[in-house]
Amino acid sequence: MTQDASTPPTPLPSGLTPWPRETAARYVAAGHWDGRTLGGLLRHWAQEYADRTAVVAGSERLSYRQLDERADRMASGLADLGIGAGDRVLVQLPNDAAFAVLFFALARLGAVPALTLPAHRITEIGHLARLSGAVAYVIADEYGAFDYRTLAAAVLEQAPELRHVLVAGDPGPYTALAKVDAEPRSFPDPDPADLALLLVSGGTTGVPKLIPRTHNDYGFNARASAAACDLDQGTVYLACLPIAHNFPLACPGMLGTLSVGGKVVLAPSPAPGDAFRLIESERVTHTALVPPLIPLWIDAAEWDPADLSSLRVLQAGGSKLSADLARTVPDTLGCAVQQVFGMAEGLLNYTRSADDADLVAVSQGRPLSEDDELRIVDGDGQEVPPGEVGELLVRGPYTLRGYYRAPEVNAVSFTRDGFYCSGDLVRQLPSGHLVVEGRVKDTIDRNGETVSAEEVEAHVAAHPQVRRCAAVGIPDPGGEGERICAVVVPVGAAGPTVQELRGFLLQRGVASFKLPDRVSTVAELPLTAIGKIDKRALRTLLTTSDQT
Ligand code: OOB
Repeated sequence: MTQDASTPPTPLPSGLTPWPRETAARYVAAGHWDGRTLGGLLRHWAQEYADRTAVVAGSERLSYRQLDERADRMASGLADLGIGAGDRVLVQLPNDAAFAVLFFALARLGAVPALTLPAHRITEIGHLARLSGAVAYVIADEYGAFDYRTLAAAVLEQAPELRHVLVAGDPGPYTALAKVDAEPRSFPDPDPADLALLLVSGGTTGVPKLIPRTHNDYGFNARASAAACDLDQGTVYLACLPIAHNFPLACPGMLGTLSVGGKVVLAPSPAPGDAFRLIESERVTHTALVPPLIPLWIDAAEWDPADLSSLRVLQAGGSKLSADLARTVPDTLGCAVQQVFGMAEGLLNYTRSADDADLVAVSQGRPLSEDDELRIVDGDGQEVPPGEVGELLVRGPYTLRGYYRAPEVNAVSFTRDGFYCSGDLVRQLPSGHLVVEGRVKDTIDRNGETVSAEEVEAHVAAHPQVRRCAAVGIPDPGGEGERICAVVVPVGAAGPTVQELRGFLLQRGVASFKLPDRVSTVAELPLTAIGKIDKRALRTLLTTSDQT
């Protein structure tokens, strides 16, 4: 589905904002878009890898052929419920075989999963149900001591278009997902250039947005990522981050691993207790974490007797990994680290196995595709000189041209020529690798000086008594602007005092207006649904507590 470059990008009836016709033709000619659907891809893999193990989850082990057949049966069952091409289905499942089967079943029908995270609650799910106009909501009975059937009751009240609640496990008053099963029959193939799935935006501010992804672009995302990360049939990928998130789903994640005939192991959680057992028993070679989890794994590896020797690559992404932490991974976890700077909106950057150790430690990788077009701009939209920090704008073969049903947001999130304005501040090294320097809006306005929270965090985190740090602006009681508060998770019982921290930063040669005015010590930083530091929650925490 394409349109002329001269016409403004109007979304298709599906909600997808298409790429201009000539651009789409270029992506097809380059081989990026191969005209296959996600359902068709599984059929192809099932022929190629037949009896090899595709998915392991709990006590279930599915070969490629079994996964293919289960997807066919569930597609027929869903069709019997009246779910068909173009219908949106809200999916909120933990990492389990049911997720994989459902994902491909929906793809076969041309129905569109809206992939929400297990940590989402009524605020997010109610909003996403209404925004997507979903006809069905698929949940687990319980997960993480939470009953999703109760949530479903609340969602049903808010979302008039919702007709079915399907439950993996004990259905209560709803329909058991296990009963959504019928003799396989074939369905017309959806258009590979049209909407295949909706991802939820990962922002830490505002309500979540829905990100349309096509069969063509998501297939490319997975396949090209698998190649950039050197996956092959011997790959055993452990998905321990929530599988509905782009990172473990397709970067290269589950889909990338399946594209090369590897084995996907779905872990119930990223807790070392769960993940380490699976690494040992399934001989896991690759996995992905958000950086805040890495110190927990390093600590646990010191005393946990699990054999982690099969692990070759730990991918770190979702938020900034410090160079120091990156450098400790090989010695502590016995594997290489790979930095991944990605976004559900599209663009992915990976450090590559051939990059030298320093580049892997200090950069967040370089773009996946030679057709990713990057611009790094100042506040006026002008490109900054090479090597300088600016906002990252991007367009390319797997980066969206518009959010789903969001004309107002789209008017400000894209340039006229289709670049997505990421809000990320980056600088580019001569090698093409990017260094993430913060968010455009994550700054502290201190007495008229704009201070980057990320920069303060990096300096504070270098203090030996600091395990983790987040810097936030708090209202300045004596003036108009803000003061800098460093929220610190200490290494031992007590972290550094504000005087000690200020002295430490001064010694590092940091300008005095960037020094923290206040230090707040916490046992853990609040995290978002995927595990990034939740600055909104932090600010609320600080305004409701007076600990200094
Ligand atoms: C991933 O996707 P989202 O959509 O949850 O979040 C995207 C945002 C980026 O715009 C950036 O602000 C931040 O998360 N981010 C990073 C980062 N990776 C993502 N910031 C610093 N360093 C990194 N390595 O988070 C995501 C999607 C696919 C693969 C990996 C991560």
